[in-house]
Amino acid sequence: MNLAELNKVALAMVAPGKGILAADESGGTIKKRFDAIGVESTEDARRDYREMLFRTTEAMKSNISGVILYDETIWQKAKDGTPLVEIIKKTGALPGIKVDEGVKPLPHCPGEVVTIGLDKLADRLPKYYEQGARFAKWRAVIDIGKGIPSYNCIRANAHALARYAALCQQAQIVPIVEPEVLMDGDHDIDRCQEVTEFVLKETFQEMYYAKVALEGIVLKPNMIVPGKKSGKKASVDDVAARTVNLLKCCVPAAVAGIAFLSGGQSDEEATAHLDAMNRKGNLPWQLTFSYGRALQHAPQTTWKGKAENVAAAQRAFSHRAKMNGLAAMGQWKADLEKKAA
Ligand code: 5MM
Repeated sequence: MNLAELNKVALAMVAPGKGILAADESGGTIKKRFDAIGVESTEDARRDYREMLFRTTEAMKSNISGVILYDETIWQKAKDGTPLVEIIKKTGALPGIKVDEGVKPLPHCPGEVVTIGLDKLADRLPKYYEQGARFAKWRAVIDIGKGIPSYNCIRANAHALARYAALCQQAQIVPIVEPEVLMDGDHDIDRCQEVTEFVLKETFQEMYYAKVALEGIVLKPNMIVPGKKSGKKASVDDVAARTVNLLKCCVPAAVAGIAFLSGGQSDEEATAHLDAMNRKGNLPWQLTFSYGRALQHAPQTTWKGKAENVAAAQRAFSHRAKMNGLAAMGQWKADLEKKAA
Protein backbone atom coordinates (compact mmCIF):
# COMPACT_ATOMS: atom_id res chain seq x y z
CA MET A 1 0.00 0.00 0.00
CA ASN A 2 1.28 3.45 -0.93
CA LEU A 3 -0.31 5.65 1.74
CA ALA A 4 1.00 8.94 0.31
CA GLU A 5 -0.76 8.14 -2.98
CA LEU A 6 -3.99 7.10 -1.20
CA ASN A 7 -3.89 10.36 0.77
CA LYS A 8 -3.39 12.34 -2.45
CA VAL A 9 -6.47 10.72 -4.01
CA ALA A 10 -8.54 11.19 -0.85
CA LEU A 11 -7.61 14.88 -0.67
CA ALA A 12 -8.50 15.31 -4.36
CA MET A 13 -11.95 13.84 -3.60
CA VAL A 14 -12.60 16.63 -1.08
CA ALA A 15 -10.77 19.45 -2.92
CA PRO A 16 -12.16 22.92 -2.02
CA GLY A 17 -15.34 23.71 -3.96
CA LYS A 18 -15.71 20.14 -5.18
CA GLY A 19 -17.62 17.08 -4.05
CA ILE A 20 -18.73 13.63 -5.14
CA LEU A 21 -21.63 12.64 -7.38
CA ALA A 22 -23.20 9.44 -6.02
CA ALA A 23 -24.53 7.86 -9.22
CA ASP A 24 -24.27 4.29 -7.93
CA GLU A 25 -27.97 3.46 -7.63
CA SER A 26 -28.43 -0.29 -7.79
CA GLY A 27 -31.02 -1.81 -10.18
CA GLY A 28 -33.92 -1.48 -7.76
CA THR A 29 -33.14 2.08 -6.72
CA ILE A 30 -32.65 3.47 -10.24
CA LYS A 31 -35.93 1.80 -11.25
CA LYS A 32 -37.67 3.63 -8.40
CA ARG A 33 -36.14 6.94 -9.54
CA PHE A 34 -37.08 6.30 -13.19
CA ASP A 35 -40.61 5.17 -12.25
CA ALA A 36 -41.08 8.57 -10.60
CA ILE A 37 -40.32 10.36 -13.91
CA GLY A 38 -42.11 7.86 -16.16
CA VAL A 39 -39.00 6.30 -17.71
CA GLU A 40 -38.57 2.55 -18.20
CA SER A 41 -35.34 1.39 -16.55
CA THR A 42 -33.60 -0.33 -19.47
CA GLU A 43 -29.82 -0.66 -19.82
CA ASP A 44 -29.85 1.96 -22.60
CA ALA A 45 -31.96 4.41 -20.57
CA ARG A 46 -29.62 4.09 -17.60
CA ARG A 47 -26.66 4.62 -19.93
CA ASP A 48 -28.24 7.66 -21.61
CA TYR A 49 -29.14 9.23 -18.28
CA ARG A 50 -25.71 8.75 -16.75
CA GLU A 51 -23.93 9.76 -19.95
CA MET A 52 -25.94 12.99 -19.83
CA LEU A 53 -24.65 13.71 -16.32
CA PHE A 54 -21.03 12.84 -17.08
CA ARG A 55 -21.08 15.01 -20.20
CA THR A 56 -22.21 18.05 -18.19
CA THR A 57 -18.81 19.64 -18.62
CA GLU A 58 -19.36 22.73 -16.46
CA ALA A 59 -20.45 20.76 -13.38
CA MET A 60 -17.97 17.96 -13.84
CA LYS A 61 -14.96 20.24 -14.35
CA SER A 62 -15.74 22.82 -11.70
CA ASN A 63 -17.58 21.08 -8.88
CA ILE A 64 -17.36 17.29 -9.15
CA SER A 65 -14.21 15.61 -7.85
CA GLY A 66 -15.38 12.04 -8.36
CA VAL A 67 -18.31 9.88 -9.41
CA ILE A 68 -19.44 6.74 -7.61
CA LEU A 69 -20.49 4.20 -10.24
CA TYR A 70 -22.54 1.03 -10.09
CA ASP A 71 -20.91 -2.13 -11.50
CA GLU A 72 -22.99 -1.94 -14.70
CA THR A 73 -21.85 1.64 -15.40
CA ILE A 74 -18.12 1.14 -14.94
CA TRP A 75 -18.10 -1.29 -17.91
CA GLN A 76 -20.58 0.67 -20.05
CA LYS A 77 -19.84 2.60 -23.21
CA ALA A 78 -21.45 5.87 -24.31
CA LYS A 79 -23.60 5.97 -27.44
CA ASP A 80 -20.52 6.86 -29.55
CA GLY A 81 -18.56 3.92 -28.09
CA THR A 82 -16.43 5.92 -25.62
CA PRO A 83 -16.21 4.16 -22.26
CA LEU A 84 -18.16 6.17 -19.65
CA VAL A 85 -15.12 6.10 -17.34
CA GLU A 86 -13.10 7.85 -20.05
CA ILE A 87 -15.70 10.62 -20.26
CA ILE A 88 -15.45 11.08 -16.50
CA LYS A 89 -11.65 11.04 -16.51
CA LYS A 90 -11.49 13.62 -19.31
CA THR A 91 -13.33 16.12 -17.09
CA GLY A 92 -10.67 15.69 -14.40
CA ALA A 93 -13.01 13.79 -12.05
CA LEU A 94 -12.08 10.42 -10.56
CA PRO A 95 -14.14 7.30 -11.24
CA GLY A 96 -15.17 5.36 -8.14
CA ILE A 97 -17.13 2.16 -7.63
CA LYS A 98 -19.77 0.90 -5.22
CA VAL A 99 -18.50 -2.48 -4.07
CA ASP A 100 -21.03 -3.53 -1.46
CA GLU A 101 -23.67 -6.01 -2.59
CA GLY A 102 -26.58 -4.50 -0.72
CA VAL A 103 -28.14 -5.53 2.56
CA LYS A 104 -29.51 -8.77 4.04
CA PRO A 105 -31.61 -9.28 7.18
CA LEU A 106 -29.44 -9.70 10.27
CA PRO A 107 -30.26 -13.00 12.01
CA HIS A 108 -32.02 -12.69 15.39
CA CYS A 109 -32.37 -8.91 14.91
CA PRO A 110 -35.85 -8.24 13.49
CA GLY A 111 -35.99 -5.13 11.31
CA GLU A 112 -32.23 -4.80 11.05
CA VAL A 113 -29.85 -5.42 8.16
CA VAL A 114 -26.18 -6.00 7.51
CA THR A 115 -24.34 -4.99 4.33
CA ILE A 116 -22.79 -7.89 2.43
CA GLY A 117 -20.13 -8.31 -0.28
CA LEU A 118 -16.85 -9.10 1.49
CA ASP A 119 -16.37 -12.67 0.27
CA LYS A 120 -14.84 -12.05 -3.18
CA LEU A 121 -13.92 -8.42 -2.64
CA ALA A 122 -10.14 -9.00 -2.65
CA ASP A 123 -10.45 -10.50 -6.16
CA ARG A 124 -12.85 -7.84 -7.48
CA LEU A 125 -10.89 -4.74 -6.40
CA PRO A 126 -7.86 -5.11 -8.72
CA LYS A 127 -10.26 -5.45 -11.70
CA TYR A 128 -11.97 -2.21 -10.75
CA TYR A 129 -8.59 -0.51 -10.33
CA GLU A 130 -7.60 -1.74 -13.77
CA GLN A 131 -10.84 -0.25 -15.14
CA GLY A 132 -9.95 3.16 -13.67
CA ALA A 133 -11.57 3.20 -10.20
CA ARG A 134 -9.43 5.06 -7.68
CA PHE A 135 -11.93 4.98 -4.85
CA ALA A 136 -14.74 2.71 -3.69
CA LYS A 137 -17.86 2.95 -1.57
CA TRP A 138 -19.56 0.65 0.95
CA ARG A 139 -22.77 1.73 2.63
CA ALA A 140 -23.92 0.38 5.99
CA VAL A 141 -27.56 1.05 6.86
CA ILE A 142 -28.61 1.62 10.47
CA ASP A 143 -32.30 2.18 11.09
CA ILE A 144 -33.70 3.85 14.19
CA GLY A 145 -36.97 2.45 15.57
CA LYS A 146 -38.54 0.86 18.61
CA GLY A 147 -35.73 -1.06 20.31
CA ILE A 148 -33.32 -0.61 17.41
CA PRO A 149 -30.53 -0.30 16.49
CA SER A 150 -29.12 -3.20 18.49
CA TYR A 151 -25.47 -3.34 19.41
CA ASN A 152 -25.18 -6.49 17.30
CA CYS A 153 -26.33 -4.57 14.21
CA ILE A 154 -24.00 -1.62 14.81
CA ARG A 155 -21.04 -3.89 15.49
CA ALA A 156 -21.63 -6.21 12.51
CA ASN A 157 -21.91 -3.27 10.14
CA ALA A 158 -18.92 -1.42 11.61
CA HIS A 159 -16.83 -4.59 11.36
CA ALA A 160 -17.79 -5.09 7.70
CA LEU A 161 -16.97 -1.45 6.91
CA ALA A 162 -13.54 -1.83 8.49
CA ARG A 163 -12.78 -5.06 6.63
CA TYR A 164 -13.89 -3.46 3.36
CA ALA A 165 -11.75 -0.37 4.02
CA ALA A 166 -8.64 -2.45 4.75
CA LEU A 167 -9.14 -4.52 1.59
CA CYS A 168 -9.52 -1.36 -0.51
CA GLN A 169 -6.33 0.17 0.84
CA GLN A 170 -4.49 -3.06 0.18
CA ALA A 171 -5.64 -2.75 -3.47
CA GLN A 172 -4.56 0.93 -3.61
CA ILE A 173 -8.15 2.16 -3.69
CA VAL A 174 -9.45 4.87 -1.33
CA PRO A 175 -12.46 3.56 0.63
CA ILE A 176 -15.44 5.82 1.21
CA VAL A 177 -16.72 4.61 4.57
CA GLU A 178 -20.47 5.21 4.74
CA PRO A 179 -22.22 4.29 7.98
CA GLU A 180 -25.66 5.76 7.23
CA VAL A 181 -28.06 6.30 10.11
CA LEU A 182 -31.38 6.61 8.29
CA MET A 183 -33.54 9.68 8.78
CA ASP A 184 -36.76 7.80 7.90
CA GLY A 185 -38.10 7.14 11.42
CA ASP A 186 -40.21 9.11 13.90
CA HIS A 187 -37.29 9.74 16.27
CA ASP A 188 -36.20 13.20 17.39
CA ILE A 189 -32.89 14.91 16.68
CA ASP A 190 -31.40 13.87 20.06
CA ARG A 191 -31.93 10.21 19.21
CA CYS A 192 -30.30 10.70 15.79
CA GLN A 193 -27.32 12.28 17.52
CA GLU A 194 -27.06 9.52 20.13
CA VAL A 195 -27.19 6.70 17.56
CA THR A 196 -24.83 8.43 15.10
CA GLU A 197 -22.29 8.95 17.88
CA PHE A 198 -22.38 5.26 18.82
CA VAL A 199 -22.13 4.18 15.17
CA LEU A 200 -19.20 6.48 14.38
CA LYS A 201 -17.26 5.52 17.50
CA GLU A 202 -17.77 1.82 16.78
CA THR A 203 -16.78 2.26 13.12
CA PHE A 204 -13.52 4.03 13.99
CA GLN A 205 -12.73 1.45 16.68
CA GLU A 206 -13.20 -1.38 14.15
CA MET A 207 -11.05 0.50 11.62
CA TYR A 208 -8.34 0.78 14.26
CA TYR A 209 -8.44 -2.99 14.86
CA ALA A 210 -8.31 -3.59 11.08
CA LYS A 211 -5.28 -1.25 10.77
CA VAL A 212 -7.03 1.08 8.33
CA ALA A 213 -4.90 4.18 7.65
CA LEU A 214 -7.20 7.12 8.31
CA GLU A 215 -5.21 9.44 6.02
CA GLY A 216 -6.37 7.20 3.16
CA ILE A 217 -10.15 7.16 3.73
CA VAL A 218 -13.08 9.51 3.14
CA LEU A 219 -15.92 9.31 5.67
CA LYS A 220 -19.47 9.60 4.32
CA PRO A 221 -21.75 10.25 7.31
CA ASN A 222 -25.32 11.40 7.74
CA MET A 223 -26.07 14.80 9.22
CA ILE A 224 -27.80 15.10 12.60
CA VAL A 225 -31.46 15.72 11.79
CA PRO A 226 -34.84 14.71 13.27
CA GLY A 227 -36.54 11.65 11.73
CA LYS A 228 -38.76 12.43 8.73
CA LYS A 229 -41.86 10.98 10.42
CA SER A 230 -41.30 12.89 13.69
CA GLY A 231 -43.08 15.93 12.29
CA LYS A 232 -40.28 17.99 13.84
CA LYS A 233 -38.02 20.43 12.07
CA ALA A 234 -34.60 21.60 13.25
CA SER A 235 -33.08 24.94 12.30
CA VAL A 236 -30.16 25.00 9.87
CA ASP A 237 -27.94 26.27 12.68
CA ASP A 238 -28.97 23.47 15.03
CA VAL A 239 -28.27 20.78 12.43
CA ALA A 240 -24.91 22.33 11.56
CA ALA A 241 -23.81 22.83 15.18
CA ARG A 242 -24.82 19.34 16.30
CA THR A 243 -23.25 17.66 13.28
CA VAL A 244 -19.94 19.50 13.53
CA ASN A 245 -19.69 19.04 17.30
CA LEU A 246 -20.41 15.35 17.00
CA LEU A 247 -17.87 14.87 14.23
CA LYS A 248 -15.25 16.64 16.36
CA CYS A 249 -15.94 14.11 19.13
CA CYS A 250 -15.85 11.02 16.92
CA VAL A 251 -13.65 11.58 13.85
CA PRO A 252 -9.87 11.76 14.24
CA ALA A 253 -8.16 14.72 12.56
CA ALA A 254 -6.07 12.29 10.50
CA VAL A 255 -9.11 11.40 8.35
CA ALA A 256 -8.49 12.85 4.90
CA GLY A 257 -11.97 14.27 4.40
CA ILE A 258 -15.68 14.06 5.08
CA ALA A 259 -18.30 13.95 2.31
CA PHE A 260 -21.90 13.88 3.54
CA LEU A 261 -24.81 11.87 2.16
CA SER A 262 -28.05 13.83 1.70
CA GLY A 263 -30.30 11.05 3.04
CA GLY A 264 -33.61 12.31 1.67
CA GLN A 265 -33.24 15.98 2.65
CA SER A 266 -34.55 18.46 0.09
CA ASP A 267 -31.97 19.74 -2.39
CA GLU A 268 -31.79 23.13 -0.74
CA GLU A 269 -31.73 21.80 2.83
CA ALA A 270 -28.76 19.58 2.00
CA THR A 271 -26.94 22.59 0.54
CA ALA A 272 -27.85 24.97 3.38
CA HIS A 273 -26.69 22.50 6.05
CA LEU A 274 -23.35 21.90 4.34
CA ASP A 275 -22.85 25.63 3.93
CA ALA A 276 -23.64 26.37 7.59
CA MET A 277 -21.15 23.74 8.74
CA ASN A 278 -18.40 25.15 6.56
CA ARG A 279 -19.08 28.69 7.79
CA LYS A 280 -17.99 27.53 11.24
CA GLY A 281 -14.44 27.22 9.89
CA ASN A 282 -11.40 25.94 11.75
CA LEU A 283 -12.14 22.24 11.18
CA PRO A 284 -9.47 19.54 10.86
CA TRP A 285 -11.01 18.10 7.69
CA GLN A 286 -12.63 19.43 4.50
CA LEU A 287 -16.42 18.98 4.67
CA THR A 288 -18.08 18.41 1.33
CA PHE A 289 -20.91 16.51 -0.36
CA SER A 290 -21.31 13.01 -1.75
CA TYR A 291 -24.95 13.42 -2.70
CA GLY A 292 -27.15 11.10 -4.71
CA ARG A 293 -30.68 12.42 -4.52
CA ALA A 294 -29.81 16.04 -3.63
CA LEU A 295 -27.73 16.33 -6.83
CA GLN A 296 -29.86 14.23 -9.14
CA HIS A 297 -33.45 15.03 -8.23
CA ALA A 298 -33.44 18.27 -10.28
CA PRO A 299 -31.84 16.84 -13.45
CA GLN A 300 -34.02 13.70 -13.28
CA THR A 301 -37.30 15.57 -13.03
CA THR A 302 -36.19 17.93 -15.81
CA TRP A 303 -34.96 15.16 -18.14
CA LYS A 304 -37.94 12.76 -17.95
CA GLY A 305 -36.21 10.53 -20.51
CA LYS A 306 -36.63 13.01 -23.39
CA ALA A 307 -33.75 14.01 -25.67
CA GLU A 308 -35.17 17.53 -26.01
CA ASN A 309 -34.81 18.01 -22.23
CA VAL A 310 -31.13 17.07 -22.05
CA ALA A 311 -29.72 20.63 -22.16
CA ALA A 312 -32.14 21.84 -19.48
CA ALA A 313 -31.42 18.79 -17.30
CA GLN A 314 -27.69 19.46 -17.62
CA ARG A 315 -28.27 23.05 -16.54
CA ALA A 316 -30.23 21.78 -13.53
CA PHE A 317 -27.37 19.44 -12.62
CA SER A 318 -24.77 22.22 -13.08
CA HIS A 319 -26.78 24.48 -10.84
CA ARG A 320 -27.00 21.98 -7.97
CA ALA A 321 -23.31 21.08 -8.35
CA LYS A 322 -22.38 24.77 -8.25
CA MET A 323 -24.57 25.48 -5.20
CA ASN A 324 -23.05 22.55 -3.33
CA GLY A 325 -19.56 23.55 -4.46
CA LEU A 326 -20.15 26.96 -2.87
CA ALA A 327 -21.57 25.31 0.26
CA ALA A 328 -18.43 23.19 0.52
CA MET A 329 -16.56 26.49 0.95
CA GLY A 330 -19.18 28.18 3.16
CA GLN A 331 -19.97 30.64 0.37
CA TRP A 332 -23.53 29.67 -0.59
CA LYS A 333 -26.39 32.18 -0.30
CA ALA A 334 -30.09 31.33 -0.45
CA ASP A 335 -30.77 34.12 -2.95
CA LEU A 336 -28.51 32.41 -5.49
CA GLU A 337 -31.22 29.74 -5.67
CA LYS A 338 -33.94 32.30 -6.20
CA LYS A 339 -31.95 34.06 -8.91
CA ALA A 340 -31.54 30.77 -10.76
CA ALA A 341 -35.26 29.99 -10.45
C1 5MM B 1 -27.16 6.99 -5.08
O1 5MM B 1 -27.67 6.12 -4.08
C2 5MM B 1 -26.71 5.18 -3.59
C3 5MM B 1 -27.10 3.80 -3.91
O2 5MM B 1 -28.11 3.31 -3.12
P1 5MM B 1 -28.61 1.76 -3.29
O3 5MM B 1 -27.42 0.88 -3.18
O4 5MM B 1 -29.56 1.62 -2.15
O5 5MM B 1 -29.27 1.64 -4.60
C4 5MM B 1 -26.51 5.43 -2.09
O6 5MM B 1 -25.63 4.52 -1.49
C5 5MM B 1 -25.93 6.78 -1.92
O7 5MM B 1 -24.60 6.80 -2.37
C6 5MM B 1 -25.92 7.28 -0.50
O8 5MM B 1 -26.89 6.70 0.31
C7 5MM B 1 -26.11 8.77 -0.49
O9 5MM B 1 -27.20 9.09 -1.32
P2 5MM B 1 -28.19 10.23 -0.88
O10 5MM B 1 -29.29 10.17 -1.91
O11 5MM B 1 -28.65 9.90 0.50
O12 5MM B 1 -27.37 11.52 -0.94
